[in-house]
Amino acid sequence: MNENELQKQLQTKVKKKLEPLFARFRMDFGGIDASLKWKPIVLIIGNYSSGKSTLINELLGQNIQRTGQAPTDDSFTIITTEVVGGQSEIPGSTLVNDDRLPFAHFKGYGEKLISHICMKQVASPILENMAIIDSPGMLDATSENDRGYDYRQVLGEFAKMADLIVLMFDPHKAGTIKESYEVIRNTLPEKSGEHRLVFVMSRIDECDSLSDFTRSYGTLCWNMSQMTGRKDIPHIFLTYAPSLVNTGRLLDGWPQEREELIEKIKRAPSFRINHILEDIDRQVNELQIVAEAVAEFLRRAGRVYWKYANITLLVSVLLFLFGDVLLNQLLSVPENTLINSIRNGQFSLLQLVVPLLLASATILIGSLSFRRIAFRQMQKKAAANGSDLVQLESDYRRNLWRKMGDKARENLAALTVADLWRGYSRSLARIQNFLTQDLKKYYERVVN
Ligand SMILES: Nc1nc2c(ncn2[C@@H]2O[C@H](COP(=O)(O)OP(=O)(O)O)[C@@H](O)[C@H]2O)c(=O)[nH]1
Ligand SMILES: [Mg+2]
Repeated sequence: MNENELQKQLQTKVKKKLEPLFARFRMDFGGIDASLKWKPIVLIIGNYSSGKSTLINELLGQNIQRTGQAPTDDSFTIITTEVVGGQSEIPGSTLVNDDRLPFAHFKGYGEKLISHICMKQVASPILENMAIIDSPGMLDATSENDRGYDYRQVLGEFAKMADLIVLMFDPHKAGTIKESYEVIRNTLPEKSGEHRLVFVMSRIDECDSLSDFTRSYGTLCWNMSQMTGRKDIPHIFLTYAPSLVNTGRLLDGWPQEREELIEKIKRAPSFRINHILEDIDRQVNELQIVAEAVAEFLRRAGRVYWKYANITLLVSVLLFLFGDVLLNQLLSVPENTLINSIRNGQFSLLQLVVPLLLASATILIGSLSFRRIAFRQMQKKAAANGSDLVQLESDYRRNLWRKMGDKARENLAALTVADLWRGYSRSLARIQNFLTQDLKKYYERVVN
């Protein structure tokens, strides 16, 4: 099966399975994100003059992007084959208003950003299957404030859409890269997404000697372990711009390194299905934590319910059998009690009236006090916070709860006593099953 078919099949299957579950918890199954319905995207980020635009021009085989030592280009440029028609360069204000394109949500970031987004329509073989996005380099914090829009957040938005994110460092300044990395890391799905990120050390030809190169590479590795918090260093691709380099200065193996990077970029469309799975994974995890809170609340409320039910039942049986004896002693009515009438063989149905009244009054009071008092109080408490209903053992779970807590509380506040019997724990089990079985199966299918 080819990727497109697999993707379609997955979409229908997942929709059928998940949509009712999302609806049950008052959540919108966004389905496969709008952005994932557009073409695969490669996002190039890194500090300014790390060689982003130069690399893009070489991939395209044309001089499309301006290059230079100073931070000249401060726009997000989406480079694609013709999609809109008309002129070759299209301003952001048009892009965010075009339903065929996945950029509408950037409207929310304001005019300033929109004037810093544009699309260039270019004919190039590499663009047949993907769009490439060039980005303005990250600046230091003070200059960041002058941009007029939240650069980090916007970068995060683009990263979410991208199937491959190429993070470029040049040997001169590896410093600002930490910030770009953090933005990306916070945006991608926690448990996965790492493979969507490619680290590249560029402009390696500017290292004068092997020892110079080794020093830069070492610094870079050190910086990277600092920022990823891991001891193992991810693969770092190496590259240079052949057009700018006197080939005599290249070390053995460098052309192959560069070739590997280009291959990786060309394969970006094949990561798309993985990206879709991750997107579903993220959404279902969000659903799961909401469902957990609701199911746990109902489990606790259910326990209280059974306590009330048992006590009520006991009291009503006792009152049925002996309530009239008590009344008889206190008020001398009824004259003949149920037990006596049975003993004397004078039982008539009339004797049941008082015991039945007593028993049903007890049941009524028991049921009302659970519904009106116990359940409501528990619900009020849960809907005010609810964090004790879910396990928050990791940063991942805490972040998830921070994001979904409001949704969970909205659900909790809307529950009624009848929901105790409406199979919420089965819904939760279905969600968990989807994450542990179905999704795993799909991932395996993609790998094979
Ligand atoms: N020697 C050399 N210079 C490069 C290389 N890549 C880019 N440059 C130069 O570095 C400067 C910044 O490149 P540019 O692509 O504009 O960086 P951007 O700001 O990341 O887009 C330009 O003057 C390029 O000519 C390279 O691999 N080797
Ligand atoms: Mg540039």
